[in-house]
Amino acid sequence: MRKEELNFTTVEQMEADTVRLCELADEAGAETWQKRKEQQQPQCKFGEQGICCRICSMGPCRVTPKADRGICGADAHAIAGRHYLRMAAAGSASHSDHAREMAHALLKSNPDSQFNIRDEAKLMRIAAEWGIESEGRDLYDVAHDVALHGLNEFGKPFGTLDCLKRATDERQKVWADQEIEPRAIDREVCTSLHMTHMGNTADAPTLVRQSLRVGMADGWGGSMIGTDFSDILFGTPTARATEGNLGVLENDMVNIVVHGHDPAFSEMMVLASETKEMQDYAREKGAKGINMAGLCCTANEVAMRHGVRMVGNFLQQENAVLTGAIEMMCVDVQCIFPALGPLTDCFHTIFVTSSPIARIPGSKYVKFETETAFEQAKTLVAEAIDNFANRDSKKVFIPEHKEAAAVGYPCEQIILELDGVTNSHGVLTVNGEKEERGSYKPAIDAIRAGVLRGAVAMVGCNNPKVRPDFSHIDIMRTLMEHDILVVTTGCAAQAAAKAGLMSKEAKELCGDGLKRVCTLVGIPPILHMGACVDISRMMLLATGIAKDWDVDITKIPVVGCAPEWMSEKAVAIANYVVATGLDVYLGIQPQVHGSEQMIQLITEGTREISGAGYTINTDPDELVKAIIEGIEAKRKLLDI
Ligand code: NFS
Ligand code: SF4
Repeated sequence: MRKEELNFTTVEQMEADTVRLCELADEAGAETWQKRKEQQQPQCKFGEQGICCRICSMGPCRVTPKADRGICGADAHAIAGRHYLRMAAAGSASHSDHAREMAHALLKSNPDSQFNIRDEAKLMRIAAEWGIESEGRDLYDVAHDVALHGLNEFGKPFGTLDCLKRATDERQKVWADQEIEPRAIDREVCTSLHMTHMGNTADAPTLVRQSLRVGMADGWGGSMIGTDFSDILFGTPTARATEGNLGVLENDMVNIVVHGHDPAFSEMMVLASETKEMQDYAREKGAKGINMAGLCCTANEVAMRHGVRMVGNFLQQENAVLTGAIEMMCVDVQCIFPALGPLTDCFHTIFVTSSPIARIPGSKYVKFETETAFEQAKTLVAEAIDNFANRDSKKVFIPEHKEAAAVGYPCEQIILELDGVTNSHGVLTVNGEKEERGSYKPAIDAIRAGVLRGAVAMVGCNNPKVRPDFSHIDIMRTLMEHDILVVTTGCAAQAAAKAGLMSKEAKELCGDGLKRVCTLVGIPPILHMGACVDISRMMLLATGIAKDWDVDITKIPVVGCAPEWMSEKAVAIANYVVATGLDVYLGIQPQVHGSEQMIQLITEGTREISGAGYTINTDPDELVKAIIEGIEAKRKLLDI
């Protein structure tokens, strides 16, 4: 296929669908984020700049031209710095608490339930890494010990996190020297809250240093454990085909959407919907079958493990309901709009919350328990099927747009794909020498030869401060043209899927080098690595490249980019990516720019600690230009 023949969905087409859905919202008497955003204007400047403090009840205190300190004497730098650290701590807490749920599920795993061991090799690898005896022992005894060891990482009174040992020696030394090695996960979160309590740390550099540390407790702690345990329980993802965008909803099927982050609940929903019993029941009720679809990071989890199609990302959650075609929306935790309560009231959609962590008015609450999960899921699926009869066809509008996507590229899959390829004299050839197998060397050789210029980890959310998905897609397309490979997670991944960039045909949009790599290796130019907790996979990918290349991680031409980020989790992530030694390019201003010192610290100051920092630019064209320049500068330093 030639480039001109590709007919991928454009952002403008996606926006036209949104406009139509918003009109339907008006007709249905429903409210959307677009309306609420309008009502919020103008947004508070003090909050935006991070210089309003309400940490104690002497406040709120705001920094103004006539008052440069709060009542206690905290200045703009202390106030903005404390907020920033609190955001990082909340983000780290969220990912890590999700991981804790996974650990508890692993602790309850047994061969006769749906929570059994699906990746024994990974379990054994981690058992060996953590010094847990497995020889001659029952698989589930080992699994339970691994779960307990993981749980201990949250609260151990002494030492630092075990996963740090996966990093390069150079990184481990930097972290130790700079005193940013995270101790127990919960301790870093707790210490961050303590440090930011009234009357504690007022020194911005110290607050930024702790932000790196609490971020590390996420990336090299909670998220890493969460990802590993999910793989053990539900299988390490493998490459598979799926589709993305609202067009994956079906007119003649029971549409059930799973939304959130914790894969335990959504896995059970998917497995329940696949049973013959439920399929038969759906047909009995006049539907052609059950169509499971995912939203946000839950979508990534079930797409990578089951090929479940992705209905959209963060700012599309209301659009999905507005199609009028969803029988049930089941959510677990994080990134769920409370607006879904009143919104689903305007339609026949049943809105189900499942976690005590995310109770939302207007939802039906079904407390999800590991022991009864599968039965609970079956009951919910049956209820969704019963609700099919209540769909009002006059209210249904399913936009037609959807695109094919190849998903499921964790590190293991990337290595597998590379195993068939090696590089001789700067040219990628198929079926390489034996010693190249099981490493990133073919990719490194391609980077050294300049066939690939480098790689970018594209991550993060949507944010109404910019055109939803535009920055993601615009930046990814430019990177592809410049022979820069993209790995992606979270809502950035769904943006790529919706725009067709995750399809294998998208290689036609790439520069010659990247196109050749995609053709030879048989991969799309945008590699889907999973949900946001799976950015821990990206840290291991970058570590693997640095190890196989034998250069410091700060030197490899690999960077991170979050052009539309919004959540506190993103702040935790950005901090651990920087702590890991990778530069991060942000398309949304962190809420600290009321303090020049804070801006200096996060863009430049951290470079003295970890060798990396932020570049912030809200213009996507300028941001991608900076990324390419950053990658080329790293290449120059390596003399390649
Ligand atoms: Ni990440 Fe996933 Fe999306 Fe942002 Fe929310 S779904 S954990 S936080 S909005 S990428
Ligand atoms: Fe005001 Fe200080 Fe209290 Fe913050 S901690 S609200 S600046 S008095």
